[in-house]
Amino acid sequence: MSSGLYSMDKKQNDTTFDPKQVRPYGDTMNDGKVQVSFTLPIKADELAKEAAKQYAMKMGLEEPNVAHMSDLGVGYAYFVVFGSCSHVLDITSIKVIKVESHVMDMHACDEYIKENIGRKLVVIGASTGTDAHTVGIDAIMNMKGYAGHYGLERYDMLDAYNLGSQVENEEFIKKAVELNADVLLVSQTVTQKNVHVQNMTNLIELLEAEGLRDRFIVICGGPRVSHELAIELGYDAGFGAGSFADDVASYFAEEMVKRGKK
Ligand code: B12
Repeated sequence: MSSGLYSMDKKQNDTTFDPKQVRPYGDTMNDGKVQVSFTLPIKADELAKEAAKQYAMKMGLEEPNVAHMSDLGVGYAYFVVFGSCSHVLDITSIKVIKVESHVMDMHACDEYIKENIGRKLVVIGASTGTDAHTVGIDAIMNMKGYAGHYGLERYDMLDAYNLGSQVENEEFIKKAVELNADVLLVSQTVTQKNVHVQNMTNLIELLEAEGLRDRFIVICGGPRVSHELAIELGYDAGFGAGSFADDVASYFAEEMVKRGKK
C-alpha cells in the first residue's frame, strides 16, 4: 500500500471533523464517498460500463462503482458512478469573494429604503444580448416571485421594469437613461464560448464610453455568474444560482445608502 493511500485510510478511520482535511461525506465522516454523473460518446454496453469505471479512476475516484447506465441514443451512454475520493481540502485557507450585505425580506427592505433614501428606486432588468432565457430574470423581478420570495415588482419602494430577453446593450442603456434608473440588472444564462463574458463586458464598455458607468449600480446574475466574475468585468455585484430578489434588493438598497445617493 502506498504511503498516500495509508494516510487516506488513517483519515478515513478518524471520524472527527478537521477543517484542514475535509473530505466528502457519504455514510460516515471522512469516507470520501461521492457520486458523479457524465456522458460518454460510446454505445451503452459492457465496454462502455468499463470505460466509465476507468474514466472515474482517472478522475481520482477509488473503487468506482457504475450504479447506473442508460442509453442516450445512437453512440452515447449516460452514467452515474459512486466512488471514494482521496483528496482532502484545507477550508481554512479558502477566501471567498462574496457580496457583502445584510439580507432583508421585502417588507424590511421597503422600510429600509423609505427610512434611508426616502423615495422609490428605479430598477430595470433584462436578459441581454442574444440570450433568450427569461426564467432567471423573471424569478428576480416578477410580482409573484420565486420559491416563496416575492419579486422586485412587488416592492412598494421600487419601480421595477422587466424588459424581457434579447435586449441589445444599446437599447438597455437607452431605456435606463429614459427611465432615470438607479439600478441595472443583467441576466445571462448562455455561456457557450464565453458569450456571457463578451456581452457583459460590452455593456460596461458602452456605459464607460458614454460617461454613464457611475450613474448606475450595475448588477449581473445567472447560473454561471459569480460575484468574483462580476467584479472582474466591472460590475458592482454578481449573483449566481439560488439567489432571490431579497438578496439583490438588500444589496442595492444598502449600496445606494453607502454611496450617499438620494
Ligand atoms: C428553460 C430553458 C430554455 C428555454 C427558455 C425559456 C425562457 N423563457 O426562459 C428555451 C427552450 C427557449 C431555451 C433555449 C435555449 N437554451 Co436553454 N435551458 C433552459 C433550462 C432547461 C432551464 C433554465 C431555467 O429556466 N432555469 C431556472 C432559473 C430560475 O434559474 P436561473 O436562470 O439560474 O436563475 C436563477 C439565478 O441564476 C439567478 N439569476 C438569473 N439571472 C439573474 C439576474 C440577476 C440580476 C440576478 C440578481 C440574479 C439572476 O436568480 C435566479 C433565481 O435563483 C436550462 C437547463 C437547466 N436545467 O438549467 C437550459 C440551458 C440554460 N439552455 C441552454 C441552451 C444551450 C439553450 C439554447 C442555446 C439551445 C439552442 N441551441 O437553441 C437556446 C437559447 C437560445 C438563445 N438565443 O438564448 C444551455 C446553456 C448551456 C451554456 N452553458 O451555455 C442549458 C444549460 C441546457 C444545457 N445543459 O445545455 N432554453
